[in-house]
Amino acid sequence: MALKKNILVIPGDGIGSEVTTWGKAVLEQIAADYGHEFSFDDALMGHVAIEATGNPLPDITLDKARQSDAILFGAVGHAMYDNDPSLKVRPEQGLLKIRKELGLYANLRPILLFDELLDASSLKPEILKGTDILFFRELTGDVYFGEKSRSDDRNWASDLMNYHRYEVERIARKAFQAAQARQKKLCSVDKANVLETSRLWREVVQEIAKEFPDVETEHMFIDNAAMQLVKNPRKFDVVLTANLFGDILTDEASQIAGSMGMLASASIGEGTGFFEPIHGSAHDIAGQNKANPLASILSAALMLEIGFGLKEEADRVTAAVDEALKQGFRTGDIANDSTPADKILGTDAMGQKVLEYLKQQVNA
Ligand code: GGG
Repeated sequence: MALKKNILVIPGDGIGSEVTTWGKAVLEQIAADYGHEFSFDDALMGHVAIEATGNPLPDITLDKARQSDAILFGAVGHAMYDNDPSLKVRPEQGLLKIRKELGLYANLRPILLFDELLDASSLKPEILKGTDILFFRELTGDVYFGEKSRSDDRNWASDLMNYHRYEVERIARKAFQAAQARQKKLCSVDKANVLETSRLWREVVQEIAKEFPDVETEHMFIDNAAMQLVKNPRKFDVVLTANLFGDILTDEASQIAGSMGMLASASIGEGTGFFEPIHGSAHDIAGQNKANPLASILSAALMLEIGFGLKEEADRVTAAVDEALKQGFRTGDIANDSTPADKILGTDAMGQKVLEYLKQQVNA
């Protein structure tokens, strides 16, 4: 059935606009091929929004976000803020606020390993082969949103880590449901030997687990999980964890997929679904046509599947990415010493390749 959807594109900062161009292009191609009507609008967030309005998340962006059916986001951040911690208005505040305002409490991060990229990782191929993990990172609680304070003499600082039972319950249910549809294994990651918030987390996950007796549940401390992830990543199916632990673990897990430039994510919950690469704004390569557009393209695939229920269309996008990799094409981040120079592509050429393979599927 043909669908009519309004999609808001928020490119954000740095390489954001370079990569969302290609996420949007594949959505347009899919719409043309399947007769869907996707209309696009755009809005500012992050450093670019601070420059234009003084606010990292202008009201107009939030209004448009609420009114759209899905959001394709790039990245936020700028080196000037990283080097000056005293700045009070920061690009990342826009991202945290939009997640909170839209009630996007569950961040799904699939660690999808393309066979062609087994040698792009710093880990051994025999350790990696067959890895398929789906992370559920809690997104609107934890130390990210707890009260922040600093003493008058600036020598003491505090970020409050807190969770309410209901915040754990709702993401745990989503993660267990996903595990039921996969390998029926869920690993909940916490630090319950030290943190009270983690003891609540574990208690609630144990309760919710009783609703899903067909899912094998394991609890693991974050330090052990960080180690197991590189030692034996195949042991994981669904990983459920809190905001801070999830942020760090999924960056680590990106090395399984070869590069952060390969990993997409979907943030879901109460409001409009939000689809973005896990990578940041990468200012060091912005404007140079060097960024890997595949994470944005795969974010568009997640929008099709999770946001709109269009699994066939999503699989076609993933297959087109796979084909580009099978043909040997690489952006700099996933190339290695044996990649022929003529196969190393810039952002636009890689985006074009994926588009070309998408079109070929229709004509095949
Ligand atoms: N596309 C991801 C992105 O822009 N990351 C930058 C960032 O500040 N992330 C913080 C977070 O994801 O919590």
